Amino acid sequence: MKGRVLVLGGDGYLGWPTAMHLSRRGYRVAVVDNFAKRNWEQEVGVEPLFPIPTLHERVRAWREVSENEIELHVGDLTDYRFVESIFQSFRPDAIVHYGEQPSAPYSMIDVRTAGYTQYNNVIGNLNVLFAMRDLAPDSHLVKLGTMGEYGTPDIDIEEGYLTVQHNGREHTFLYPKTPGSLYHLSKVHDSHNIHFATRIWKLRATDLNQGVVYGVETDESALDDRLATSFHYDEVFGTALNRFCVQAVAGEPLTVYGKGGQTRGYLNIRDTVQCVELAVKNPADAGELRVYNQFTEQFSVKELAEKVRTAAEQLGMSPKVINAPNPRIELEEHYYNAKHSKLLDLGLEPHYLGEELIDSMLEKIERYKERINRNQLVMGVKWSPTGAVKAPPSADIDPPTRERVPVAVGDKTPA
Ligand code: USQ
Repeated sequence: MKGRVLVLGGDGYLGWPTAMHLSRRGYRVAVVDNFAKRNWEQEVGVEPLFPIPTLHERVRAWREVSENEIELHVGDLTDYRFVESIFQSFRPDAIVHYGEQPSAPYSMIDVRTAGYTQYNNVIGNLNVLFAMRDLAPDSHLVKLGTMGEYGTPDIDIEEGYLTVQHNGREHTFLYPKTPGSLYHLSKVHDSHNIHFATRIWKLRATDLNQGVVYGVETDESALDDRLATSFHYDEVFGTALNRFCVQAVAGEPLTVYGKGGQTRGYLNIRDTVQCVELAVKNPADAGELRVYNQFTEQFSVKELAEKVRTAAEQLGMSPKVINAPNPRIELEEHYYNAKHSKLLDLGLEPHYLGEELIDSMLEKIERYKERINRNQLVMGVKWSPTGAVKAPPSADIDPPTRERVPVAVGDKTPA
């Protein structure tokens, strides 16, 4: 047995594949989840593309398929008593923390979803830090942060830290953050709290600033349909490339927001599980916060959509790429150069985004085409209700192809 790893958020798009990956490689794994994601799905009215059995059923299926056990704990990370009880019973060597609200659009719906996102993410993470301090001071936190914490500054993005010379003196700070949503901002708060905990309590932590993840499966999820991961294509939980592939299969336009020069780091879901394993294998020292920029390639959304268009055309589809009005407030043309060498130095072997890979995504999505709900593709979450979201010059803009369905949450009725 290599060690005991607690995977927080083990029911999610990345948490479940990570749990299986580590379990198959000889780690003793326990997953924790409160099924909040399944509630948010119901709240905004969306469903993952592939049918996802309950986590209890997935754990049973994993035992049957792999002959490995994954322990399951159900509870809420914002409840300290619960977190304490898991640390006492499981005694983790490493904690892989995915257990947060992961959607930028969800955090921007209204004050309730924004407040929920920040409370849920920041307090859950803080509870984990306290449990480590008091119950597992030698354990290693592997925390999923995001490249979006940095935003799109007009200088190179370093891997975690920036050395500043000022008035003849020099100091190294956590790299300054200018995130573009209240979700991304929640992860900035987490990073600062983790930095504090490593400095003051001498905890060990690695912050994985992950780019946008794409992909439909990992080696483990492909073993059996019951082990499928929770793949979203809707406007709230779906991410760029995954959405473009589903749009192509559905015969809907690929929605590049605005001018499409928004550039981000991207990685395959198979590389996410590889990176997390590398981080677990190489724990930070006591008092150290390691920061890795976890992505393998950078693309603009326009480039991504064109890649999907080309691959889809080869398969006989005829997708159209449109410049849809941007519901977000973000730079649509900007400098972007983010360093990302530390995980490669540890041995990461990237799966780059080639046509073959997009083909395999399109083919798998095609098998589930009947489950695609077109109403989920454009849902009308805006960064500002006041019309501050400006459409780019009309000449290169196609009108949205379908009316946006306003998202209603909590006790609000649709506008
Ligand atoms: N975009 C489009 N068309 C679409 C959807 C998105 O042009 O149909 C654009 C967005 O405007 C944005 C870029 O694509 O400029 C990326 O958006 P996204 O929805 O793929 O990803 P994002 O909201 O940034 O968040 C996702 C995950 C989040 C993770 C983050 C990594 O949901 O959990 O932290 O990717 S990163 O983007 O590096 O911050």
